[in-house]
Amino acid sequence: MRIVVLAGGIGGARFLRGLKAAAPEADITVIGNTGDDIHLFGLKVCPDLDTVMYTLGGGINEEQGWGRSEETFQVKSELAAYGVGPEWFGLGDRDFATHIVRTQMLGAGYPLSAVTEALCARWQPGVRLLPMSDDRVETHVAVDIDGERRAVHFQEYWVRLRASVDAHAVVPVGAEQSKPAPGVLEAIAEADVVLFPPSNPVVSVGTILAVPGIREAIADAGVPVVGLSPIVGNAPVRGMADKVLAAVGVESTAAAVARHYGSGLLDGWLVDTADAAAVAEVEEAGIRCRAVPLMMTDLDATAAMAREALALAEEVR
Ligand code: GDP
Ligand code: FO1
Ligand code: CA
Repeated sequence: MRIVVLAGGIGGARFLRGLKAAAPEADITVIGNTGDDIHLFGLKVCPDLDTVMYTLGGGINEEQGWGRSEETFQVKSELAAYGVGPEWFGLGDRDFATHIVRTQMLGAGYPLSAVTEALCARWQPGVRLLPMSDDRVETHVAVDIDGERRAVHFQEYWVRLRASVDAHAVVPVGAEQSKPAPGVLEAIAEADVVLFPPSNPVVSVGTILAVPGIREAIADAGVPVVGLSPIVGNAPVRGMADKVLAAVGVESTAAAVARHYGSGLLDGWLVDTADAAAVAEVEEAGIRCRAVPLMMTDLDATAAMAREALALAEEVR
């Protein structure tokens, strides 16, 4: 079975670990969000691609969910000693090597998709990891700082400001001019099922869908499209999905996120058992819905979620 998954960082990566356990024979292509990417110290950092690669490759910091395990921060403190920032973004020594290799290859003319493949040759994530695009797309968030409206990079909004100010708009800058990376549209066209993991609907899945051609390819593939809610009990399990959903005028409920994707895109939607009352509302919107446990507490629980998603896909096929 060929499965395509549109993934952000932690929510996407942890779900993929469960999916691999649930469907060990499946051929899984991951289309990763690159809207979180940022240039720091002359290096290109791709947090969501790296989170998927490290999580599936066994190099992730498990507690944190991003960055390398057994990390040290010597380079960061040396940079700080030179007064060179930003200090608010925590790049570790082991992680730095990934960004150095990536930046060196990009400088030599390789596209991000080829660089990602090269990095994955080391990590062997057991899935085909494709960036959504080889073109630069950067998510910016409009916020008010000292009474003035400003656009800041998504990482500045999330990591420096800790999403403490309201987001007024979320813009994937460059998306309109971007093209899907090589292999993305082909993977979608050849898929037997498309899954939206419990990733952020705005700054992860939403950004991938903003690359012209990807949404259309999914709708045209004629295969089941099933998503899992990142909102449980009217709040995100972690992160700032509530803030960025508000910015696009969507309530932080499992049903509202399903309606936001819409029946034109989604065939099936899983909500947590805590949100069983939302099932009727989602089905009224023309999307088949089931309430099952959706907390990725361990590999077994996550694999069970993946099996439910694949079962729902068969039901709507
Ligand atoms: P990020 O890029 O690291 O923010 O990761 P993603 O975009 O892939 O996923 C973020 C989303 O994952 C957040 O909105 C969380 O609510 C959701 N999430 C994290 N852990 C869980 C979980 O155990 N269950 C569910 N249902 N959602 C989760
Ligand atoms: N998240 C933080 O909250 N603080 C950090 O200092 C930080 C550093 C960082 C470095 C490399 C990397 O791959 C991810 C990192 N993240 C950090 C996570 C990052 O903000 C991601 O974009 C998340 O996916 C948020 O959506
Ligand atoms: Ca992210």
